[in-house]
Amino acid sequence: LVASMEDVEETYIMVKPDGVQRGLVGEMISRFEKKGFKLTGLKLFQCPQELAEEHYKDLKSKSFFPKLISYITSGPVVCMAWEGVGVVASARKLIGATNPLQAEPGTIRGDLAVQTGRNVIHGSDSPDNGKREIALWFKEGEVCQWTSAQASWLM
Ligand code: FUP
Repeated sequence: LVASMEDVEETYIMVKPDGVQRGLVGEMISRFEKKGFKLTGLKLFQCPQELAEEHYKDLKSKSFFPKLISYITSGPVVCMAWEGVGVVASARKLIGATNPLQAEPGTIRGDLAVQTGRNVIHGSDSPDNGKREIALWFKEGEVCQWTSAQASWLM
């Protein structure tokens, strides 16, 4: 193996309500699968207001916060936990810039979205936040550890 187990990280990825409504869930899951990351948690979920506020607590003082909370709670989201070497930063690259008009073509937001307030997907911005957000969105037993037969080809 080229990478060591110490390099394995976990990240919280979430298809936002517009991604679900537009039928883009499979397309987004596919990009992380094809890259070679391992899916360890997956559920469709209607997010309560308090959870949305906790998830985005660092943005509480921003003027767009109320709109952000009503967007995230407007319909079901798809919650995912992904594991892999360098998965936190790599997922952010696959997702692209916050403003989809500035996101590079080839990225999820660059290819599939137009507005910052409808940017179809979330990804944790650090390994610590990856752990925090997975613990926030998933209950005990909802995240599965499993061995991928592909791992030795990808790491
Ligand atoms: P990101 O990590 O790319 O999701 O971006 P941020 O954590 O900075 O922002 C979280 C969410 O807040 C974005 F996905 C969309 C929303 N947002 C706005 O609606 N307006 C802004 O100016 C910035 C962010």
